Amino acid sequence: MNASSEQPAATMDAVGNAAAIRHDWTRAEVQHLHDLPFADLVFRAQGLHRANFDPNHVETASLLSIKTGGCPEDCGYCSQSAHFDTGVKATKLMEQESVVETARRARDAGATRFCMAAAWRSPKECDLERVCDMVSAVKGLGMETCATLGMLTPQQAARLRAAGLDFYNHNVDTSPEFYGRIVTTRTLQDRIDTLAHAREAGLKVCCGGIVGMGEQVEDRLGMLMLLANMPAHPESVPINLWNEVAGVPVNDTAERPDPIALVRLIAVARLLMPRSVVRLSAGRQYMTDELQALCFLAGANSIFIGDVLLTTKNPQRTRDAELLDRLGIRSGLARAAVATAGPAPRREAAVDDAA
Ligand code: SAM
Ligand code: DTB
Ligand code: SF4
Repeated sequence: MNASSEQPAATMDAVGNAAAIRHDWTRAEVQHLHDLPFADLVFRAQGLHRANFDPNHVETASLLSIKTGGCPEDCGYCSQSAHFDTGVKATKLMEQESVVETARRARDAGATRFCMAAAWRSPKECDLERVCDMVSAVKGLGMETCATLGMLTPQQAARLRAAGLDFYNHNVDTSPEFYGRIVTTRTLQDRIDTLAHAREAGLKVCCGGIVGMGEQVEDRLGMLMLLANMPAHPESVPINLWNEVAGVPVNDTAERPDPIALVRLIAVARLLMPRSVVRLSAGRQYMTDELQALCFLAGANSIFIGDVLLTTKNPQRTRDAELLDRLGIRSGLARAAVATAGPAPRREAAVDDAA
């Protein structure tokens, strides 16, 4: 029943039902969960959430694009691909000093994890060396470290781990069936290989995808099944709502999911991967406070904070702080608000969307 070599683990939900950590979900089972009456679905997800996490805590991560634009990949949603005219200027790899200074400010503004992202197909050796130094320095600030640099060899993954990297982010993006409509320059198997290299090097995995690109509900569930049936569940599962970018092909197909459908998706992610941290990632600026509250109730327990993600906007820090406060949710944001009275640092998005 368990595809991995690990022993099947069980966890109890709020009403004492044992829920195994499974890697053999079938389409019919996943569809059945998704189609439960809304109250039943959210009750089950919240029960399992409480069995595994503090329901009144949300993790706060911060992102920095350490090398922007000019990417040789053709991901049809991305502002940074050199294949599309999006107005994003290509930059060189940032200097370590600026990266560390940005991480320090993010930490002081309430982020506990710092994710360094580069628009590469895969890192060159000389660049990897520099990123390893950045990772060690950010780790030295007392933050959890994450990087997303494209495809990695086993050796590159091991070097990053040795430098102090905690998490590697590499998304499957969508279902196996829809994948080919979005990306042609690297295969889903390429991504799965990189995830395996990260795991083998002892890195924790951050892996999720995007909704709202024109995929069907079945594709969204197929994506969650793909993640849940991996040999080990990703420790972090980012669920991104496509952040609008002018000039990319996804513009022609994009359709934002109905809010209730999004809550259902989060609940299914929680049920399939009970111990994974589920992050409401890009696209929160399109969500009302009430929708975000429902997503937290359904099992989401991480967000990106800061005015900018990589090239697009994120909700403002004050809005996030107020929302979490209204919900009685503890986070690094609340701690930072107590520690500092000054304004949070501001950065500008390279892409101005229609929000
Ligand atoms: N270049 C690296 C890679 O693709 O592995 C790392 C950076 S890439 C921006 C990380 C992930 O962000 C993508 O795999 C995708 O899931 C997500 N992403 C990129 N652009 C997005 C957008 N406009 N809206 C929502 N998510 C997006
Ligand atoms: C992830 O799943 N979402 C983040 C992180 N991993 C690297 C990236 C979101 C990018 C949103 C588009 C942009 O700002 O360019
Ligand atoms: Fe490049 Fe990553 Fe954007 Fe794809 S998602 S085009 S790999 S930066």
